[in-house]
Amino acid sequence: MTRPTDVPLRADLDRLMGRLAQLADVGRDPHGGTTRLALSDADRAGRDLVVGWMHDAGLDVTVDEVGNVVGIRPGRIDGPVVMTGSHIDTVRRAGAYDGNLGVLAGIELVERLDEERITTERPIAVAFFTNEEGARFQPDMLGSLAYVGGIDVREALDAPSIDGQRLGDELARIGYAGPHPCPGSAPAAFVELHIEQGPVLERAAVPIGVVTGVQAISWQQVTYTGRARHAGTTPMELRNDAGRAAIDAAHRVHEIAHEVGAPLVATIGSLRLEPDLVNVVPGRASFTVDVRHIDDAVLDAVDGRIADAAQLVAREHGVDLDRRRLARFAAVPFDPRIRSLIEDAARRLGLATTQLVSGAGHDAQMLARVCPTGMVFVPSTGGISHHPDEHTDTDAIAAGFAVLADVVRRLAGDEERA
Ligand code: HGY
Ligand code: MN
Ligand code: MN
Repeated sequence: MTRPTDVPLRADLDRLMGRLAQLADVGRDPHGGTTRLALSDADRAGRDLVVGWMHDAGLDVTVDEVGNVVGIRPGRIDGPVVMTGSHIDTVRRAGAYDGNLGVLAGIELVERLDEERITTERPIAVAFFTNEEGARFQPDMLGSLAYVGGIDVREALDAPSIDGQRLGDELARIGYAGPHPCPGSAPAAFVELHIEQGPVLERAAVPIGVVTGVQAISWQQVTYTGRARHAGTTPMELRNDAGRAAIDAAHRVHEIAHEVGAPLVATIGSLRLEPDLVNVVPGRASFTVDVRHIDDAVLDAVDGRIADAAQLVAREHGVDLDRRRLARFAAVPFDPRIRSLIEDAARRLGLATTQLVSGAGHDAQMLARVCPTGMVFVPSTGGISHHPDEHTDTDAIAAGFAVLADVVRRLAGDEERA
């Protein structure tokens, strides 16, 4: 007698790719790509669309205090769910796949199980978490961090946005301040399908990435305050030029990164000068620093060197320095058993795999705090992500879905066909 799990479950690719395209149209950016910053009107529209698909799939949908959305398909027994999912908030001018693929693949999995009249022992949940990107509110993965109890809900709700709003107010404004308590119930396991967002799988010509873990991440905001002055009349030696200090300090960050070398990555993603005019010496300047490394000790040492350099620059330019921690998450290993399930699934499906550390942060790194967790990567064309040109081939998505489905079904256990 063949057990249902012996027969691979394939996605309805027209439905899955159609929904990815439809969701990518929500928040179309006039400069290209899609912009659905967390808790924006575009995010609300994306949430409403995906929640509608969750209801259509027969899921019992709940919204928690920080706006995390979880849809549950009952199992034959009650108890901890086998959860899959990701995020649907985006950076500015994003592509169509980052986060969205993991959420829509989860809904597709539920619909395919229903269509095949397959029941599982454990319930299966599909989730999307609030503010994974950390683009509008920091830290990143804020929703999943709250879901696992890694940040107090009140602190999460008070998180300030880069545009002067409070997370809790924005949540209420878009109608996603849910009644469900946070932290949420710990799943039995969590498996996330995600695009790699880098060049490794494509270079290796391998369709499936078995993610070993996520590298350590450090985000901070560096702000210099000097004195705004006339650009034409103020002699150089009389200036307290905050803009020059910021540019010098940002240059030092890149010099430090060059000295430390790969695999360290460092990014000055945002740089703001005030009053931001051609003929005024900047009185205030602020920039963000994103540094990541697989080794926490190296990252701590780099953070220390950046702090020293920022102080030195402040003294050289006679300006005041303020540094604000935006995020610091240690490197996270994923569960060996989940990794083996992913390897085994790919092998049964005749798909080659390679193991790799995730360069990007993911909700899975938070769920790993409370349950066995793993990730399945599919290749990113040209290694491009956080850009309108982000792309993953349909056959790669089909392969990733088949692996995800196999792993989730085995974790949910003891299938029966009605
Ligand atoms: O920044 C990251 O790694 C993720 O996209 N939030
Ligand atoms: Mn993502
Ligand atoms: Mn992202």
